[in-house]
Amino acid sequence: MLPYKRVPQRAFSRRRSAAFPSFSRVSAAKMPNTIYVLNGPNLNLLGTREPEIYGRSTLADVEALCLRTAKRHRLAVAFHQSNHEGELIDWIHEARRKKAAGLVINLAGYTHTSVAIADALVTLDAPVIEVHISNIHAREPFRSRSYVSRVASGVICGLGIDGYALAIIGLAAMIGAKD
Ligand code: DHK
Repeated sequence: MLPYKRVPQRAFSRRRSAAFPSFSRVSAAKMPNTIYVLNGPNLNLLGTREPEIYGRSTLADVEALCLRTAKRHRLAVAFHQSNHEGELIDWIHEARRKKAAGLVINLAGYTHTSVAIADALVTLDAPVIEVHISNIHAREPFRSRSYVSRVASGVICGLGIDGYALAIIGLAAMIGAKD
């Protein structure tokens, strides 16, 4: 088992605790064996959108892959996709409230722009793995900047949709899930 080490949160967490002192009083149902898999804008078009970059697999294929992989580690999956920043933030808050075991996130275009989603990710006590289907570092320069990477425990890119399965395997190892 890999030791799970939370990445240092630097200024993010200091600001967070000052701004939201009452967050720890929120009571929530436990969901310790569930991994959230969140997908950002345009990923609903997987399979038909720029297949030369993102491949021919659909989002339903990604979901099936995640469910199969998680099941092998006796983990459940909450799988979501949205084209809206606020909805993605709400699911991150839900993952926090329900004490999710971990979170896999492909924020798509919001990777490169969203401070608000990065702020939400910092509120999680569980490990976060960032996934990209394409190799964002071999594309346009603006794709190399990720607001997610600095708050993620790990980053996988350029391995197609297999990156999601690898992220779940990595999370399972971090949290000591059975296989
Ligand atoms: C998906 C997107 O939609 C892009 O905006 C990102 C990412 C890359 C991917 O490779 O999965 O830049």
